[in-house]
Amino acid sequence: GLDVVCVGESMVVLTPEPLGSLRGAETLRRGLGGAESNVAGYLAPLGVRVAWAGRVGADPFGAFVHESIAASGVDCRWVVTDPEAPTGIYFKDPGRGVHYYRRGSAASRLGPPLWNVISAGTPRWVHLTGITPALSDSCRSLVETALHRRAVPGAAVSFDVNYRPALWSPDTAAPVLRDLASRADLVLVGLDEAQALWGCATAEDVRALLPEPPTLVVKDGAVGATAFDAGGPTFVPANAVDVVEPVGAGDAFAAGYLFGTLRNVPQEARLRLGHALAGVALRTTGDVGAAPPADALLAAAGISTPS
Ligand code: KDG
Repeated sequence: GLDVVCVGESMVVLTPEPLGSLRGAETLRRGLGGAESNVAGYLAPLGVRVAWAGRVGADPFGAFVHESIAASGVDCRWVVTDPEAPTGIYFKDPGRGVHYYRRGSAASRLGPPLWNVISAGTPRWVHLTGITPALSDSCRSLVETALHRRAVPGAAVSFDVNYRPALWSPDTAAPVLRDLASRADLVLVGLDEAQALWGCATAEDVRALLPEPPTLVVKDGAVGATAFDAGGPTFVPANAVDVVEPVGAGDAFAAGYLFGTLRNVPQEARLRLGHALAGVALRTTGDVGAAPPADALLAAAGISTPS
């Protein structure tokens, strides 16, 4: 069986080169974006058996997205090519935000029947984000069935809140994301997001709002991250990094943390693995950086492995 299935929209991302304002950019570099496939892209080279399930258009960008994800060693058996809708695109305006061109995209036509197919692969984990419920009604049902009805029997579900203000207002998103998060086994959320959505000022505030998930990880950027579980809170400071471009750091953190969870390392080590991979993403222009080999990553996080 599979270890992890990541489900969500992946897109082509176009970034000014050299890095600068989108308005002034004459040349754009093509890359791969998509929070869930980014997580898969970090996990596969670490030896995790991971699949990405999504939907792309029958167009050159769809082929690029599909091929790039497969090239990182991610299982793409459930990727659907939709002849009736295009692959989503987004543009980065560094320091200012992003511009999405994804309404009506192939991925916005994902829906709950996907779980019947995925269940056959008996994954241990399903990884989802709060981007998906913002994409369409059928995408929201997809995420709701995974969390309300546990549509993949036997699988734990991780949920990265990933609030995207360009997709929906905080008023609309706040109750939806809180409900979904409250039903997950593992929740990852940035303190800044929790502030924007729910008015939380501290990690403890977030735990008070979300007492249900067995594990809740609250990330406070360059400060560090706190994991709340049955043993109480565990805080690990972030590493000092010269940030090149921050998009994708949250996905890298999620991948590192999940990697540690699958290996059943102690809570503190899971957080260190998250910080170590986030550091890789912070140092790259693209959304997904190159993960170090598993042994090097474990060593960097201070985890000794028998060799
Ligand atoms: O976390 C990075 C993602 O935001 C990026 O790769 C694109 O999935 C994406 C989104 O919807 O913003």
